[in-house]
Amino acid sequence: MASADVERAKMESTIRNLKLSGHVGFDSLPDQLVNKSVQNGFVFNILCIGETGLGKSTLMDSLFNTSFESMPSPHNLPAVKLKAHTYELQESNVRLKLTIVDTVGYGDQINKEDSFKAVVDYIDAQFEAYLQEELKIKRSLPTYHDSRIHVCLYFICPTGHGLKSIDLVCMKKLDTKVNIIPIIAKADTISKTELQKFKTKIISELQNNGVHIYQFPTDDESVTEINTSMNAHVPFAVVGSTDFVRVGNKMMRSRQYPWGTVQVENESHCDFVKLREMLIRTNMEDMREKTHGRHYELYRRKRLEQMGFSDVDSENKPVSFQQTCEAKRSIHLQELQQKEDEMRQMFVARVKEKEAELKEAEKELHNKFDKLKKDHTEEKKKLEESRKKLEDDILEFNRRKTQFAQQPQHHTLTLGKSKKK
Ligand SMILES: Nc1nc2c(ncn2[C@@H]2O[C@H](COP(=O)(O)OP(=O)(O)O)[C@@H](O)[C@H]2O)c(=O)[nH]1
Ligand SMILES: [Mg+2]
Repeated sequence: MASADVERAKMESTIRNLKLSGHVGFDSLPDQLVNKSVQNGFVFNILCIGETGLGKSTLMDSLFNTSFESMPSPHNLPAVKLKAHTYELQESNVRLKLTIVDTVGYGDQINKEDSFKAVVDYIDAQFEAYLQEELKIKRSLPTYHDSRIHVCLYFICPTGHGLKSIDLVCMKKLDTKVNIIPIIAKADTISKTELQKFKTKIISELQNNGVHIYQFPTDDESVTEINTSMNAHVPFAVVGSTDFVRVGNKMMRSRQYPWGTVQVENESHCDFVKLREMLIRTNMEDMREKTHGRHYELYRRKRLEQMGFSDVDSENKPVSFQQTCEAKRSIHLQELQQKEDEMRQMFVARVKEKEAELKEAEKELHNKFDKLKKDHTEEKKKLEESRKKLEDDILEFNRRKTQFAQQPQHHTLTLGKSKKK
């Protein structure tokens, strides 16, 4: 027995059963719960996946008996886009905030490889938004608009030939993220015998490919019988319509053909009523619960593990959130310290490098200066010499000038004569 089970068994053995001697009143707890839930209203989010023109919008109108006024989408979109519309519906005193998400352009591209990616991303984004709200210090979950997808209606083309590869790939990608209910669209276009074979083929293909579709829960006694029988009817073959035809004195949602009328709500014509019963009237709360308790839980666990959190350490010993945080913090601080040291070392190395460069430049300058100085001295010396020579010449000149001035006139002539010679 696991240690938690042992603990629980111990606790239970110490709890005593007591009888009340009078009415206390906590038997009103279920009523309190109901009142509170009714007051808060309910949220339900449906994702419709299926090729353009398969009757998704028409089926939504038929299911909720209203007109959501959706626009038909074109077939030429370059990629799949998810569009969500939220509506407030009210039935007696119960308010339902319903979001219908449509896969616009699904299956319209030549390369269908990435068709499912937009859907996966959308579902994850809703989980992530909820997780971020949950992780906030100041949470406002009671007023938070929960946009997580509670059910995915997968519309199968009524070809009679089994599933297309895009159907299998997409459902396989989604089966751990959302409750999938496959439905055969436009079931009025397929004959009764073909339909039964088609259903069997679809179920066997899903099983062979390990695709887990949503099973209506059978553990609650009040719904065990109906849910067990309904599980055997999946995939539901549905017909939708926005037209009404008078049957007796009642206007019935129907599709009229030259050979007859298909009534949407006639159980011998199609499985529409079964789908509505299962989706809205019996299992809506179970889908909301499974979304939170199973699919979201799985997403949350993976994300927290990705962030480095775990319930046990490397030696399989329990470790608390706080311990993980502190360990992470110390690792982070160590890393910071290491980075700081590295940066400091780098800085010192850079400074040394720069210093060496500067020294080299200084040396070069010194050499240049010395050379210039030498050149300058030589130049000066040369100049000095020429000055000295010039001065000598001047002296000589002056001396001769004086000498000449002191000589008598004839000497000049003689000199002139001698010069002529
Ligand atoms: N035969 C048949 N046609 C349908 C059914 N549901 C819708 N349609 C028609 O299919 C066309 C596309 O329907 P729509 O709901 O706009 O498809 P969406 O693109 O998947 O939303 C419309 O002309 C509808 O009248 C159905 O159950 N059977
Ligand atoms: Mg549509």
